[in-house]
Amino acid sequence: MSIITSVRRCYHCGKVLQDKDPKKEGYINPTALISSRSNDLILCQECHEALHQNEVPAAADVSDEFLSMLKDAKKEGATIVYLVDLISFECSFNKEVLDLIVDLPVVIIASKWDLMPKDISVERTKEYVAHRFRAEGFKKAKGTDVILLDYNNSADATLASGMIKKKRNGKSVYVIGAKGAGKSAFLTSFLRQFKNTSNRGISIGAYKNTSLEVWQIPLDDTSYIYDTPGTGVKNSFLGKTTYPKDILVTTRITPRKQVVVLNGSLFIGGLARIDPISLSSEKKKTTFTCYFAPKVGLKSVSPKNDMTALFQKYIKNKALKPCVDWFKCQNDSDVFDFQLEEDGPRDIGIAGLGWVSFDGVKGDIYRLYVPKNIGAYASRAKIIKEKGTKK
Ligand SMILES: Nc1nc2c(ncn2[C@@H]2O[C@H](COP(=O)(O)OP(=O)(O)OP(=O)(O)O)[C@@H](O)[C@H]2O)c(=O)[nH]1
Ligand SMILES: [Mg+2]
Repeated sequence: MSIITSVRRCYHCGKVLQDKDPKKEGYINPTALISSRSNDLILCQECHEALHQNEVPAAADVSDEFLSMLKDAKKEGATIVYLVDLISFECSFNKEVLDLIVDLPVVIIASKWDLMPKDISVERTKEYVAHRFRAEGFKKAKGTDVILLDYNNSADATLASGMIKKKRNGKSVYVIGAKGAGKSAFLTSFLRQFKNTSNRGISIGAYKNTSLEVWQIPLDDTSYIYDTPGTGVKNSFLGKTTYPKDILVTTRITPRKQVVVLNGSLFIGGLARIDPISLSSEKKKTTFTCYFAPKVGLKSVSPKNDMTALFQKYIKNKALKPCVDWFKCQNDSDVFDFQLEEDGPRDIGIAGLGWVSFDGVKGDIYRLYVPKNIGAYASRAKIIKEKGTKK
């Protein structure tokens, strides 16, 4: 006689579950296995990750080594130069980073000003950047802490250098920000005006006790300015190993208008989709001003019975470009509803891709589909047009 028991398997892929080796098939965390009842339908870790949809937009990642470097900065009372890329920075914040720098003097540099549309207000843009920092919990950010930087304009770099000098009080300076934000480009402009008055040279190498590669530029005999490696952009299109180069904004962005009716959809390439699903205005439509790279195809679609099938057809036929091979169907997406909490100009944006701006009405709901693990946000509008105010 033998005792026969059924072997527990993954409900999705059917592999036999095991809790010993995460590198082997059918792995499941031991606590998840123990806490499940014998008749529960359970998934192996691989299927769980593949099928799981995020309940809140994916957040930016940061390494422990980076945090340990910031702990040194905190201990020293160093000044932080926080670089953000004006085109897409809203999803790049990390709470652990902000918590570590909250008591330090901070200069905020918003790069790629030259890529923003013409005729927008300098002061409003600075206030918007500060507002985004405050919204992330960095409460003390003010518009006057922000410098808008076009890396071709030496006056911008001079302004930034002056502000750093004023704030740093003889202490070191850490230039931080997401990968590709423009830290090294800023440091290059900074170096053009830099005179080394110390008896030490500029060096590139690992930051103490870490594998982080930093540029170390002596500001005097006891302090440095560090160009640090960018924080993670796993939650951005730009953090994916394969993303289409056509999404990159490399020339001044030109806004495009698209009118979308209630329950219709704005298809953004084969990459994302935004549907107004509840509108209180009598017009029952929204005019989106769209800020994306020029080769990102946009299409306003009127309501159809099966919008999911239609979007999938567009993706499959590559009817709108660009597309990516890791976003093939609705199951590959995270879906979020943004219900507006106030009236006025609002934005909905997608990490690394761009944003749409529209006149918001309190209570209206917009549904956003993005590839799984790509960050998204809703905010007050980044750009409010004012004539003749470009600096
Ligand atoms: N048009 C424009 N491009 C910029 C500006 N600043 C940076 N860039 C470009 O943005 C890209 C990334 O800039 P980097 O300075 O390498 O960014 P980083 O923050 O040092 O990136 P990591 O070292 O990877 O973290 C480069 O192609 C730069 O030429 C700017 O003000 N305007
Ligand atoms: Mg760099």
